[in-house]
Amino acid sequence: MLKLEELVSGFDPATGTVAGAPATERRLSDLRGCFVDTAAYEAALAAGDPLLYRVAAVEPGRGSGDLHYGVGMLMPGRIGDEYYMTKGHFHARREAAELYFGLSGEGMMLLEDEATGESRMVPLLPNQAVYVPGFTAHRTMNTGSVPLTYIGVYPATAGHDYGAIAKRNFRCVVVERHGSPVLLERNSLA
Ligand code: S6P
Ligand code: ZN
Repeated sequence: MLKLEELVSGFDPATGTVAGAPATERRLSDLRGCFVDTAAYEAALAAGDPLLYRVAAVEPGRGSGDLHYGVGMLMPGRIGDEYYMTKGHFHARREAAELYFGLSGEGMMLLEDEATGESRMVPLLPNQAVYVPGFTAHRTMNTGSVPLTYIGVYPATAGHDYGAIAKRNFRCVVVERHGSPVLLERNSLA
């Protein structure tokens, strides 16, 4: 049996931290190449290198049936018309699905099917769950004005593949138009 502290973890969604769990921080400089408006990106970077998000990973076991989860805190803000976002990834084991639960704030998830490129923008809100199927790249955006906090639960064996997205980015972007998030083809903005 796991120890009590492995069975029960106290998380602080306000900061995206979990007692005893390693947290990863991503700053604006870590998201080079993610945003469409490169001039706005360079200008924002020149003014500082703000924290965009923090995610704490809780990994109690590594067996094939085990689960891991991440507690995420994504700051509000925009680069040009694009909302602050996570890097986004596929799971290394492509068939691994994930369940996201919104805790606070307002966000969207961008989902992209690997085989067809079909893209969806789905809301990530408190008291709602978002099912991310396998074979689907996923990225989170904060579309509100306060920090977005959420939990993502995934198989321990899922792994993370950032390479494919770093190379070609998502096919679509989520941008603010007249105060609301809309999904557009990246090519339509070029
Ligand atoms: C892990 C899960 C989340 C993300 C987090 C940060 O499978 O999807 O915990 O790690 O939202 O995003 P990213 O793309 O930088 O890992
Ligand atoms: Zn994931």
